Amino acid sequence: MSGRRKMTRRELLTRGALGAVGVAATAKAVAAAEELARLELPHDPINASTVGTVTDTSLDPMAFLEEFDFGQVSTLPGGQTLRTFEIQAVDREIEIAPGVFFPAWTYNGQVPGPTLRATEGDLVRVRFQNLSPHPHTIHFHSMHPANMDGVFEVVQPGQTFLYEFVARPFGLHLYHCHTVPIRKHISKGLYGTFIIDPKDGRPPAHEMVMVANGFDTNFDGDNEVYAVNTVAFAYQKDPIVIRKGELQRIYLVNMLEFDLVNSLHLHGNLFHVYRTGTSLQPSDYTDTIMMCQGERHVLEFTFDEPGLFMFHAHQSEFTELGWMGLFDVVEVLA
Ligand SMILES: [Cu+2]
Repeated sequence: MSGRRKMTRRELLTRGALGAVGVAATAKAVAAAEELARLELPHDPINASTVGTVTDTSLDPMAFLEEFDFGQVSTLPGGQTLRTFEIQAVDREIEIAPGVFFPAWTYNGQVPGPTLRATEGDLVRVRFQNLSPHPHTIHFHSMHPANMDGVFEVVQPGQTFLYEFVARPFGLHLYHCHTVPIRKHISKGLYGTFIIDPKDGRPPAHEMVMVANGFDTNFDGDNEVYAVNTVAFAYQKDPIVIRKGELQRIYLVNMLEFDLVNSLHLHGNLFHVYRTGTSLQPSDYTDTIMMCQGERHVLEFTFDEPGLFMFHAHQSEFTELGWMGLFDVVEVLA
């Protein structure tokens, strides 16, 4: 680079408008414009990321993506399947970006909590122990009796509560603490996914769970870090390898606090949307889906081209603060 001052975009435009500048000057201006374009291109989004790696291996986004807790399974005398889940509320520091630790309130020491999975018609029992110093509950979305709703029966530190209900209807549901102030209990990390499978299941697919979340690291009532499955840029640094031609299914849940709207946008493809997962017929075919807190969708798609494809929030601010990942579409899985 010479020491010459770079032209601003405005100066270039002005010169371009002056026809008297002549061909040579125009050529110069074009060259300068090209240089400017090169220099002023936004950073390659791949490089919009964190530096270093998360050292706390107890939160593994890649493992979490495909981890389902089917509970302890037994059959009741009438033939009904009983699934018993154990959930403990514990306070724990979690690493949400390299070197960034967040004092979380967790279900079973992880954020999001375990992905609970049952089949429609199962009897679900959740033994909830509050081992934290704060009162908490588990409020499940889906259908259940009023006293199993996890709102009025606050579970005090040291107490245990048994939630019991029949899993219905099939769909993509969620659970979260419903103790006031709720936005604090949710933003601290007390939420998870609750899948109720249809009795006859869904078509075979590679299944993934993505819980969109964020973290208020300076406690000002706004998020500084955004993600799916907690760790900022986790799937950008370590792309999710999927197979070309294989049906992909994302159970996408939005648990983001403070921000009113979140979204997912998929590059190079479109997906079928099963809103709340409560129908086996898709209601939409698109590449961007918007969600407020608590909304969730089952997304299905198949890539017919190999390569790296991005997925991210289409709120660019969230994307650049961590809510971004990549699918590495390959011909054959290694
Ligand atoms: Cu709580």
